[in-house]
Amino acid sequence: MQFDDQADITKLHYFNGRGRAETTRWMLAVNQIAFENVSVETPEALAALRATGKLPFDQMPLLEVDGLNLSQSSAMIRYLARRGGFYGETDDDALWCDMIAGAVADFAETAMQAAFQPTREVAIAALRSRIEKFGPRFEARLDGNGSGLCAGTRITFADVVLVEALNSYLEWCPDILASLPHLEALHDRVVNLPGIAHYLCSAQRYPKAGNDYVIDVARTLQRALPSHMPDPNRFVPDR
Ligand SMILES: N[C@@H](CCC(=O)N[C@@H](CS)C(=O)NCC(=O)O)C(=O)O
Repeated sequence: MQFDDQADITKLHYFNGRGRAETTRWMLAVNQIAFENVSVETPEALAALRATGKLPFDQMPLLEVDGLNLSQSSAMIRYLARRGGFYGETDDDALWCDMIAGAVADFAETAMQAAFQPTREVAIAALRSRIEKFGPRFEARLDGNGSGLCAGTRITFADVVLVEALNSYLEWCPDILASLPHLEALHDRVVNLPGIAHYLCSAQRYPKAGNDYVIDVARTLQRALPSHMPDPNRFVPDR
């Protein structure tokens, strides 16, 4: 797989894991933009990044692309959608993309929080409850649109972020798409797009988050760990 030649490598600064940077990685992948994960794993590294002035809200992820410093994952995925022609062909398509991406953000949050839950059973119960709520709605939209896609007749960023979320759900609950055939077909279609398929088996794809990731985040942000973990305040600075 050949990616575009780029004089300046695109850089995505984030913790050593998927988290809120993952939708951007999928959008870089679908655009076939080569990028580097810049792992921010210590409070000192985060302080140094903040000191550059590139984080307008002091938050990660930060995407350096096309000479720009992008903050907010929702802005990153839309920038990359416009750049690659993944925002639909009409205003109506774009509206559907935004509505679905908004619902996906709510849906995906449960998968993002799964590693922070006290037990695997608690995490899975939360994921199953969310798929029960959102799954049939996403399914109905794909069916009603006629093309099996979120909007119009071409792949959009809504399809990409929806499948990114589903992919995380499937890692916890492999059976969830059994009664959702349009979602299953969309999932298969998106993970087999050339840029995405390449990304998913590349070294840049982080594994499913586990305790190591939860600890990395708390250490880097100097925050408390989830209360079920040993010594939850171990990274909270003395005041
Ligand atoms: N809506 C933002 C959320 C960013 C966010 O909460 N980032 C966290 C890490 S996942 C952070 O940098 N927290 C430190 C802070 O808020 O100061 C996005 O999606 O980019």
